[in-house]
Amino acid sequence: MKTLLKGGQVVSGSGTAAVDVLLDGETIAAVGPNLSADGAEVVDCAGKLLFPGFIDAHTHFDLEVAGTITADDFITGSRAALRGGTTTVIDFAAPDKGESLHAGLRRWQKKADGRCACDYGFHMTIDDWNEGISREIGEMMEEGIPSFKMYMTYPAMMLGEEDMYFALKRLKEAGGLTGVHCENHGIIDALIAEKKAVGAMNPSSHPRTRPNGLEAEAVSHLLRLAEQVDTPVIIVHLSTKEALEEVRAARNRGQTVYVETCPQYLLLDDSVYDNPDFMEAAKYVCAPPLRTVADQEALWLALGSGEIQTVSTDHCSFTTAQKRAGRYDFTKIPGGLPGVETRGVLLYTAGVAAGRITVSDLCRVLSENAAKLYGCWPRKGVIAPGSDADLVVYDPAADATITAANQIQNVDYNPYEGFETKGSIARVYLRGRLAVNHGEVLVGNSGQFIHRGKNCL
Ligand code: DUC
Ligand code: ZN
Repeated sequence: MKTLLKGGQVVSGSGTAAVDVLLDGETIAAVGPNLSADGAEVVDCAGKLLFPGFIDAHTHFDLEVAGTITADDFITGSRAALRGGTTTVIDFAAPDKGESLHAGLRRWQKKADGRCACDYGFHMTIDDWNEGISREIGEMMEEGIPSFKMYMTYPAMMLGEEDMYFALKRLKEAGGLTGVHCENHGIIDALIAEKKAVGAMNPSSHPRTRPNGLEAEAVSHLLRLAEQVDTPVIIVHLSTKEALEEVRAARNRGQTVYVETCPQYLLLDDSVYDNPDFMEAAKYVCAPPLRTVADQEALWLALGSGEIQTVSTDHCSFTTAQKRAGRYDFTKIPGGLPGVETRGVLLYTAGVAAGRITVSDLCRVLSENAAKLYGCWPRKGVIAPGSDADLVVYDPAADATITAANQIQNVDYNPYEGFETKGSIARVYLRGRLAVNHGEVLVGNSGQFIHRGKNCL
């Protein structure tokens, strides 16, 4: 089957070009001016922007958190992703402590295989360290899982100093890329104990027990560790201007540090936690918490300057009924926000249309850089001959409004309710097939596991 996308602006990380794109089967056959092809379906893309399919490298589908399971599994989450222009998700496989990486991987394969509408891969969580896991790192790389995650908080998943040091050394040797959740666990616990002691248990205590400085401290701590090991790392969901300063300091020392942030840290702020209506505040509980407007501005500047490489969602959705578990104790509110369906339109609107970043910046942070970092470039992340025919046709003139009522992610609220978007996603192609047409998802669970290689950013 051939499709010829005519008359659009093709966006890459280095510019835009008024060229046509020919899709043939699952791949892109040609990109150039005035293309024609016998028998191809011709789609008029005049006035539209053509992006490589977006990659969301930070989702949590079908994950157990705080005694409950995320509202979105791979079926609902991946459909929502596609609808939002995301043609590949990379989710976090999470073995239990004491379990082998292979056992964790098998569980995640069972959750995802044959149940995913878009293409997918896994990062592997390292929440324990022993000889067996050290051996398995190489095996994971061979399985097409070259990226790993470590936590500096959450007792069920965090690693101690020594284990983290040896894990980073082993990951460096294997050529894996390590993402780290940076928060200072000990002091967060101390601040929570202080809030408990005075009975301050509503959601307004959530951001106050996870202040900016503690993210910066953890980032600094990790980066000194990475310096000792002499290995690159990626800071996931970086949320504060102070943590950004620590990244700059490490880069000035000569270290390679990559940074991911998320739409919620760019568009939402911590004033929501002071809403006296419990649910209106609880909806926004996530870790790290939402920050200040000054933090948002620092993150936008860093996106524009290229200091932040990717924007993924940390999609970890819970319904309001699930959030209610923390009615009398904010620490029991399951943490996480839905976002996989709205990342593209939010970033286009608040970034490109607002003049903060260019369309090429957008292409890099939503697609190209993730493809390079996570080892699926140039199969993904670029509109070029030979690449998978994953494309987003964006209509900058089709303004819309985000509401829970018209979303398909499996959750009964939207953190951006009422947000007016500049433009919207007209079409999404997944490996050559029209997967979404004006919001209607047309494919079933046709996503494929993507075997990835090493970071080439
Ligand atoms: N933060 C969240 O809010 N939810 C899931 C995991 C995480 O790091
Ligand atoms: Zn996460």
